[in-house]
Amino acid sequence: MTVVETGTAPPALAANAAYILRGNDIGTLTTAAPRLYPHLWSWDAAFVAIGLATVSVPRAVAELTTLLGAQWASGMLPHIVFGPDEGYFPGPDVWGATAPSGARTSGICQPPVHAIAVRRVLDAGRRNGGADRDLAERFAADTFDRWLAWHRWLATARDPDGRGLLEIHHGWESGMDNSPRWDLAYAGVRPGLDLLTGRERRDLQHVTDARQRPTDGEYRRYLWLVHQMKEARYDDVAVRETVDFRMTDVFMSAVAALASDVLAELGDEFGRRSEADELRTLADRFRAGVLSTVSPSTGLARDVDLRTGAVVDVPTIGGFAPLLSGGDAALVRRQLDLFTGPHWCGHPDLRYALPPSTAPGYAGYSPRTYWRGPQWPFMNWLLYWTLYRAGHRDEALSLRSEGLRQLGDLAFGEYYEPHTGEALGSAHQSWTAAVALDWLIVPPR
Ligand code: 2M8
Repeated sequence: MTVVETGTAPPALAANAAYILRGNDIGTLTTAAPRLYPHLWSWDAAFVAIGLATVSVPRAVAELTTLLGAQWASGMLPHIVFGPDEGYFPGPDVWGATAPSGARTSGICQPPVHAIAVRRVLDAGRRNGGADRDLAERFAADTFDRWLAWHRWLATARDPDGRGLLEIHHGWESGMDNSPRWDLAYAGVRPGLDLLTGRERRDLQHVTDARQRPTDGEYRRYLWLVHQMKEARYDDVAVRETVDFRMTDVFMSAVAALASDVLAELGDEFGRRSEADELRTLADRFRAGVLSTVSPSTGLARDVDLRTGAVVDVPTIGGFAPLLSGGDAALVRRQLDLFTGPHWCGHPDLRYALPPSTAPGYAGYSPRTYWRGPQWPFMNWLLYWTLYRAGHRDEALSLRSEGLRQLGDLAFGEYYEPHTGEALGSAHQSWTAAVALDWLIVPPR
C-alpha cells in the first residue's frame, strides 16, 4: 500500500471506506448514499465499481451488471435504477419509466464514464489472477456490445447533427444539477404546472441546512422538465422537439471522448477491430466538438443553449472539459496552468489544492451550495486518473495526495467546503469512499 499523508493512517482510511461501501450495499446495488440517495445512480455506480474492484472483483462486476440490467432498448443507460426503498423524491411514480427487464428507472441519462470502470475492474481482475481474472475478462468481453450500444445511442440520439457535442434535457443529466452552467437555461424554463406543492422534498429531511441543496424554485423547474419528457413518452425525437431545456454539455461530451477511447482499447483487446475503429472515430468527433467551444479569452470550454444560441461563459469545473478530452497540447497546457493557478486549485484561501466546482472569484460562487462551489472527491479522482493516463503526472499525483488529505476526516462527504474542508451534503457517500479506496490501494500506473 502506498503511504500518502492523509492525517489518518492509510489502512484506517481504507478500512473505513470499505466499511461505508459494505454498509451501502443492499445486495445487487450500492446506494449512492444511505438516506439521501437510496438507489443506484448511473455515474456513481461506475465510480463505486472502481472502488469495489479493490476489495471484491465479483461485487464490482455485480454493480455494473445491475446497471446494465436496466439498459433501455435504445441503448440508453438511465440515470437512476430504483431499488426497493420508497424514500426518494422524485421516485418511480413520478418518472413512470420501466426498462425492458422490468427494472424501474428514471428517464434521463448521466455522463458516460462507465468504460473507465470496466477498464479498472479488468485491471483489478488481472492483478489478482485466477477466478477474478477469468470473471473480469469474461465480463468485459461479454458486455462490450452493451457499452457500445450506450455510446452509439449518445452519438445518435444526443448528437444527431454530428457536431461532437452531446445535448442534455435536464441539469440532472450533466450530474452537476444546479451548476451556474445551467442558470441561463433554467431562467427560460417556466413551469406550466406547480408539481412541487403538496409533495415532500425528501432531500431536505437528510440535509438539514437547505443552503447546501437546490432551492424549491429550482426543484419546480426540475419537475416540470420531467413532466414534459414523460408526456413525450421519453421518445428521443419527441423530447427534443418539446422540452424547455436543450443545452450542449461540453463536460459530458469530453467524458464521451475519453470513454470512447477507453472502450476502443477494450475492443482492441477482445478482437473487435471494426467497433474499436468506430469508437475512435466517435472519440475524435467529441474531442473536436469540445475544442470548438473553447473561449480564446478565458481558455475555458463552454456550453451552448440550443434553443437560443446563447453561449454560456461562466467559470465552472465544466470549462476544464479539454483536460478530459485532450486533443490540443497547447490548450491542455494552458488549462493545466489555469487549473493549478491562483484562480482554481492554487487559490490562496483553499484548504486543499483541489478544484472547486465553480471558481471562487466568480460572483455566483457559493462555497456551501452543492455544484455552485464545493469540491467533489469523485471529480478529483476522474481528473487524477485522466491526467495520469495522459502523462501529466505531477498534476495528477497532487490531486491524489490533496484528495486523500481531504478525506482524512473519515466523513466521506458528498462534497466539501473549499475553505474550511468541512464535509457537506450526505455523509457516507459511496463514490467518495470508492475513490479513496482506489487512491489508497491501486498504485498509479
Ligand atoms: C446528485 O443528483 C441527484 C439527481 O440526479 C439529486 O440531487 O437528487 C448529483 O450530484 C449527481 O451528480 C449524482 O449522481 C447524484 C447521486 O450522487 O446526486
